[in-house]
Amino acid sequence: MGNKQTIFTAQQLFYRYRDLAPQLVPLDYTNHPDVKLPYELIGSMPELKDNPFRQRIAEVFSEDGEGNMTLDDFLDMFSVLSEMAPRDLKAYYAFKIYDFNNDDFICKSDLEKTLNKLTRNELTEDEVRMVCEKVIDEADLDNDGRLSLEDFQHMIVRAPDFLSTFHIRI
Ligand SMILES: [Ca+2]
Ligand SMILES: [Ca+2]
Repeated sequence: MGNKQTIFTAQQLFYRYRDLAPQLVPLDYTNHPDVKLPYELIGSMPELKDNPFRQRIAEVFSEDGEGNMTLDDFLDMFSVLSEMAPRDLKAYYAFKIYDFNNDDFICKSDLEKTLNKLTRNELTEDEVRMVCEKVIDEADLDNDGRLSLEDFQHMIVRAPDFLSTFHIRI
């Protein structure tokens, strides 16, 4: 861990992107070529391949919602995942990533999926259910049984582990 920080420049990131598929990505972007790299290439990058949320991360940052990324999508993803990104920005995207069914709320089933991934399926079903109930119980400020972005922002102040998978280190 340590405190090594990674600051990517746009140029470094461009070459990271291009190196994934040099045959698809032109060197010259002045005419805004319509290029997307397929999710299979993005999800197998060393920075993502061990992340249990890699598919959701790619989906959320990709314009097509399916994980296929343009250069802009790729730059956005790295700047949010970088350790330099402000916590509120990370929280905003973490919320979107955990909202598996894209309805702008984290409901119980979203949270169960999230916990299973965060703990890499090490909890039993009962344990997951208990933790979910406890999290919703404590974080659901308006008592509608699900977490809005605002509920979630309050929650992560007390449970920063929910942001821990959204840092990229090299
Ligand atoms: Ca949801
Ligand atoms: Ca709520």
